[in-house]
Amino acid sequence: APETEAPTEVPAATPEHTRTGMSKASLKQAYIDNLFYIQGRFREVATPHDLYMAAAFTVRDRMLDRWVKSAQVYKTSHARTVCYLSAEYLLGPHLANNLVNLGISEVARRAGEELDLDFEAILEEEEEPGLGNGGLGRLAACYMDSLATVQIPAIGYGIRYEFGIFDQDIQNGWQVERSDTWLRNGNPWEIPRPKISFPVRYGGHTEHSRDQAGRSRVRWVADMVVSGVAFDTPVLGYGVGNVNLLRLWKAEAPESFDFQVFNVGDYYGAVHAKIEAETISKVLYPNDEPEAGKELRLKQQYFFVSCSIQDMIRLHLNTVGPLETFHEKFVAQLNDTHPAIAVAELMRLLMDDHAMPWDAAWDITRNTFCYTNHTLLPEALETWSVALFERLLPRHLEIIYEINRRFLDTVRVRYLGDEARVARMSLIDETGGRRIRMAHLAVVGSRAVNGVAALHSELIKTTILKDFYEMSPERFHNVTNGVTPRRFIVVSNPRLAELITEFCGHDRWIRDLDCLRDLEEHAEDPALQARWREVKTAAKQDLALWLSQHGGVVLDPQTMMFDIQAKRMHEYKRQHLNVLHIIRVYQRLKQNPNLGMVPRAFIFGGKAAPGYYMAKLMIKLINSVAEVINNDPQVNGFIRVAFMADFNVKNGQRLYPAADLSEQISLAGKEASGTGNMKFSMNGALTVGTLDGANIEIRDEVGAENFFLFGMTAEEVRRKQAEGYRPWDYYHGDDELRSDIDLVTSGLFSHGDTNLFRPLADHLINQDPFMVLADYRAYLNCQDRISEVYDRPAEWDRMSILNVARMGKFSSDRSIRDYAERIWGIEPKPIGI
Ligand code: GPU
Repeated sequence: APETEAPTEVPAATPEHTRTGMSKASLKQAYIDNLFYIQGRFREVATPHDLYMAAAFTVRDRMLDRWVKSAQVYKTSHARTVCYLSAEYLLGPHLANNLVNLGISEVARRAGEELDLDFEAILEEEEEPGLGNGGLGRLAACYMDSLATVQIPAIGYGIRYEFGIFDQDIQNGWQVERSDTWLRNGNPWEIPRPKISFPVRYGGHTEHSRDQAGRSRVRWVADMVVSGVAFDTPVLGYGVGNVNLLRLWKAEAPESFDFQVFNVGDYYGAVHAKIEAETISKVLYPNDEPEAGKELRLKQQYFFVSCSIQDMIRLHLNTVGPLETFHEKFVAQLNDTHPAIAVAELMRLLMDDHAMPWDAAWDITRNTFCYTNHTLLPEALETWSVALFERLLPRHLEIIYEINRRFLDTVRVRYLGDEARVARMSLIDETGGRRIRMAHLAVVGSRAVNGVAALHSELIKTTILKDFYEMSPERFHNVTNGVTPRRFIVVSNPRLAELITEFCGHDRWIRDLDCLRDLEEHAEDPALQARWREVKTAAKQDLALWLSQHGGVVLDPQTMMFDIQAKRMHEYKRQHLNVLHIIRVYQRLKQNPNLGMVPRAFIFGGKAAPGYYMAKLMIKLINSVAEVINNDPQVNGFIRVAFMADFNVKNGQRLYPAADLSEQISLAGKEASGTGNMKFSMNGALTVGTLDGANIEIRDEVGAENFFLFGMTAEEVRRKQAEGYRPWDYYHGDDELRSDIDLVTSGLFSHGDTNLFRPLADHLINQDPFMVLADYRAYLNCQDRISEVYDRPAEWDRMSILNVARMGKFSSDRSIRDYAERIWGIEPKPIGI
């Protein structure tokens, strides 16, 4: 562990040590040293990558002494620790963020200038670790930042995928995936820990026997074993001495890999087994909601969970002692059901390896885990076939059966004769092929269950987890998501950060986002409004320049409203509703070229799961509409459409500051929370949105008059679905809607091909599972209102300022404090600088 292997003494700091000194002089000296001694280069021959690496090591050095100190304090004080178990961490670039959290952005910039370095180019050089798909993975990354900042001892456990989320190219309007080789040039932020490694087994069978005392014992004889090796990344809090640990596991063939035992004389077979082992942490599955359900994915989940639980047990035995108090030392948060197998794994380790009886093991397990649900989409709820489990994890299947048997007994006693309820609550879905319901395993094995926004947490109780809520309502909670203002304001929008600091008169808001309220009194101040507008326009200029250099679309930041929808491509997020609005505006302009409208740039970004046909077709549609509009001189002074390829954290940081309008238009009841909505709003965008997920709470905070609301409520959606929704009636009942959809299939956007977009249009007219047509008219009306308000700059600016001023609630620091106080029962362990 870092706490035992790291040096215990940091050399005295006078004169300033090259590896810890924060002055400009020592940063310069350190940089030159690192370039020389780590990269083996002098300035004249250094590549841009060498220059980046030297900067990264200079910053990392300055984190390490805080890291070691944190580990020492956490260890000696036996601090209660949260372990965040997540299959995804969508971290984004480290360098700029770590500079901010260390508090040396400015001095580093000046040091760079004196060394004649191009600071921005060095930041650009970093390859971001894209170890996640979207919101769920990014949330884990924001939470790691906030855990350190609010000084909660924490370990983030996950997988060190060799290939993260694919890079997206757009070719001929279509998404093309390229593999993400982020480790190609090395990763300066991680420290390999080859000695922290655990065996993870798969397959085989179990043998049941009795020990001398007559207790039943189980031996799992596996037929495959891999090794999980730890790679540690320090996560520094903002302006504090606390540095937490992100520990990601890489799969390798075991060192003692025994050719004799596993493959008698079969050399090629043995090499193949090695390759198979390394495959486990090779690549992130690029699907979010729903899962792919592939065998390798289950192997990945068990792989990182097993390593993590073994590591926690090792740490506990090393520091505290007997495993009876495991749940007092650790709380483990399950980030959705991807790590839910942890419930069975902890039971297995306590019983089979540590000889604990069932009841004692269950008591510890139930008091260790907490589960966060992130979706209501029924098709996204994870299940695994019993047959696959039996083949891969035979011992865990036995344990799950026993958990289920005992659990269903309590259900039967509680609800006499209600066998339908028993079947609904079972961990095994017996309808069709038998499948294990991971959400049920997570709920039964956890002390607390939470949703990620108020509406979502309520809907959980009446839909997917209704029976569980009825049985134990006290275990259900809400923790509304949040995002880190360090990355999403300070790092990505430094001009806005500076302006906020000036008008608040302090920079306390960076650690206490409620302080943004100090801006409220200036919302109508023409001085602030003028500066506010300058900052927004400058960000729009940056984005416009970048887009013109990457993809070639030219947008006018001075005259155009920047209307942005950036998120994964999904039918439930309704990018096609946005497209229908664009087509409507286009048709209006064609009918009346003198229409005095507010010019708009419609900007999109987002990846589609490679196997999600309809999402890929939406990307093609956006790009096809863009091609026609951007090349039509009759309209392209008023509207333009841009699709930013490869939306990831880095590119997101270019978008959020530049948005005037944030599109949050999912069908009510489908988006668990959303977090992009918070990032946009924090950067002064106004939201056009439905009453879905955290939109509701954003609107409550900023005030209904500062939010553009449209569309059905979740309750109205439910009723309409129950009555029998007929999209066909809307299509025929609204001439403009019909003409917009018909234009999609007319061939105008597809060089005469009337079939290309037919599947999309037909699906809308006939099924429309996400009720695009039902919300179309309300959306258009709302968009018209938005244009009117945008035409009154003082009013718009006031609304924008108030949005930022009232975003305090959506700091992930608040979310983490909620978890710590209401769910985990963990106190901060402050470490000074
Ligand atoms: N989310 Br489940 C993902 O990004 N991927 C998933 O597999 C699942 C959920 C998202 C939700 O869609 C989004 O509404 C939420 O804000 C985010 O998780 C974090 O909670």
